[in-house]
Amino acid sequence: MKKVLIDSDTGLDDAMAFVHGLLSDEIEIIGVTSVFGNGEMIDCAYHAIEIIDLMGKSVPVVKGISEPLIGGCGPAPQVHGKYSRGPLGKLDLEARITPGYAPIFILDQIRSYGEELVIVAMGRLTNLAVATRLDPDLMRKVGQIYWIGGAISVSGNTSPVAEANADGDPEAAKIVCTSNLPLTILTLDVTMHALISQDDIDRLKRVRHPGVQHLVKIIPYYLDFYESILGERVCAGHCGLLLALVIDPTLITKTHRLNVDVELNGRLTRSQLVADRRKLRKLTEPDTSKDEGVTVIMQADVARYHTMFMDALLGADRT
Ligand SMILES: [Ca+2]
Repeated sequence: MKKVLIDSDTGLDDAMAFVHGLLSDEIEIIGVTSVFGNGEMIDCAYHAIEIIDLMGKSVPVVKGISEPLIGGCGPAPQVHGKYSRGPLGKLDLEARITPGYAPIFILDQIRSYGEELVIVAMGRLTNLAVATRLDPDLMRKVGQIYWIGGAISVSGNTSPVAEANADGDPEAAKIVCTSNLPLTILTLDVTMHALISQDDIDRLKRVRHPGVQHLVKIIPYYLDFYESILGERVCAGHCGLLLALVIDPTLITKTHRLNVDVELNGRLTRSQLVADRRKLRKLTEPDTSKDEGVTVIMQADVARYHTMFMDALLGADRT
C-alpha cells in the first residue's frame, strides 16, 4: 500500500480529499503536517484532526509553519470560513496535536520510508521548502511529491496570473519547483474542471458515515462562494482531485516534463508559475517524459474522478 504524507492547509476541498483518502484501501496516510493557507496553520491542524477522528482513524497531525518565508497573500475566509471549516466555529484540539515540527517530521518520514513515500502537498509549500533547505539530498530521495498549485494557461485566482497556493508563499514555491525534486504539479488548468455540485452533496445526505456527514455540513459554504463566481451551484474539487490522482494515477491522462519557475519580482506577475512550454509549440507532440524539469499534469479524467469520489463516499457506510 502506498505510504502518503499529507501537507495541508485543511479547508473545504482538502476535507473532501481527506475523507476520500481515509476511505481508500489503495493508500495509507501515515501523517499530516499542517501549514497556513486557507486559514491559520493551527485551525487547519485542528480541522485535520477533526476529520481523521470522524473517519475513525488514527493519524498523527504535526504543526508546521504559520507564515510565508517572505510574504504572500492572506487566508480566504470567504472561501473556507474563518476557521477553515466553512460555517463551523473554532475548535481547540491542542491536546491532540502530535509533538514535532513539520519540516523535521517530513524529513524523518523520508528517512523511514524512502522511495515508498509519496508527499501530497495541498497548500503553500513553506514546510516543504524549509525541509528542502535543511536537507536537499534527503528530499530528493522521496518517491514523489504531488503539489496542487499555480495556473499555467488559465487565469489565476488571487491575481490575474497567480494561484493561491503559489501566491501565499511564492519564495517557497520557487524553492520547491527549482530544487530538482521528484515533483508533479497539478494546476488550476485541470482542477477547475473537476466539479462537485449541490446535487452531489444532496445525494450524500443519505450516507450516515460521520466523515461524509461532515462534508454535507461544510461544502455548501464552498458552493456559496463558487456560485458567486461561476453562476452555478458547483465547486472545484481541487485537492480532492489531487488525492484521487495519487489513489489512482491512471486518472492522469497527459503530462509533460517542463522547467517550471516562479516569478518573484513582477509588479503585476509576482507568484506566477512560469512553465517553459516552448518545446510544445510543434503540432506533433514531442515525448518529453524523460526531459529534465518537473512533471506537469496537463489533463486528467475528471469524469472518472467524479464517479470514483462519489462511489467511495456513497459506499462509506459499508466500510
Ligand atoms: Ca488546500
